[in-house]
Amino acid sequence: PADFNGTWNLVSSENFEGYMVALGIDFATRKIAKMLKPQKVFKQDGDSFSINTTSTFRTYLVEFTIGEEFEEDNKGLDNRKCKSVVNWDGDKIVCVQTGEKKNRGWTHWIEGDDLYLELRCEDQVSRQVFKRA
Ligand code: RET
Repeated sequence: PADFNGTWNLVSSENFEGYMVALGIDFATRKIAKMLKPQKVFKQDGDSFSINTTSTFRTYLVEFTIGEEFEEDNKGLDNRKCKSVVNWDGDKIVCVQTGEKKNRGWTHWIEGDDLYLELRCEDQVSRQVFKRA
């Protein structure tokens, strides 16, 4: 499987606003969040992951093992609880976040030196690209 270990810096973002609106993030938070250039620190040991998304404004940590459902609190994002599970799809990791919002989840994958993230909620898709720090 792919090796996501490392530190990644956001270089581009598409429709993050639409994704945040779908999550019900308030206007003031969206205005700040849109301006951020978050960094992702991946720690991967086989199928165990910790992903820390950090920014000057807020940080979000998620830890999981592939195939094992976990309670996700989305603290500091929309604060809704989900039952989440992440699985491999080839070299991609795909998260399904089951809860109040339909079609919620994300996919991470690597192409060359870039890390891609697709964020999904309801009918909105946001795409972000990160480069190795
Ligand atoms: C920030 C700033 C505060 C508002 C929002 C944020 C969004 C964070 C997101 C993180 C996704 C993390 C994932 C982790 C697992 O791989 C930047 C913290 C809404 C969407 C997918």
